[in-house]
Amino acid sequence: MRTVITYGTFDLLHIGHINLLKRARNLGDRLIVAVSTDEFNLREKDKVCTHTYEDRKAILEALRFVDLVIPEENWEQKSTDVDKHGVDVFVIGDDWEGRFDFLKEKCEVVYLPRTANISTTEIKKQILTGSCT
Ligand code: C2G
Repeated sequence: MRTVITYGTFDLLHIGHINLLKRARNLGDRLIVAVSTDEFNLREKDKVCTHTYEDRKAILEALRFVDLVIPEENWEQKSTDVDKHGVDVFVIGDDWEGRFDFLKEKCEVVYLPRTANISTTEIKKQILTGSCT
């Protein structure tokens, strides 16, 4: 059983997230998604989500290629998560290129190209300005 893990906020789930999750899942047999809690987002990423943690978790759990959703509560938990869940591959978008290379002593580390021209921030802007058709 080859286990893959990825981390993120996944607010207003969009095709960029789906592309990442699908490619991550295809690197193994099981995909764990660590979703940033509301507190972690506010404290560490200065992000206020549209959807609560509970809703973002439920939405991801509804995806057939997501096997387990756990909370991301701090930056330091990744090493422990890798050991606790027997992770073989850590995956994240290449906007984080190099940031998690310290995990290479425990598992494979894969940075995947982001999907262009889409982001939660951009979606929010389009809604606020009424520019989405
Ligand atoms: N992503 C992507 N393409 C996009 C937007 C996002 O591939 N157009 C990827 C990101 O690179 C990330 C995942 O989707 O791997 C989730 O993105 P966010 O919800 O923005 O997560 P982020 O704020 O980057 O949090 O500890 C790591 C952090 O929790 C990552």
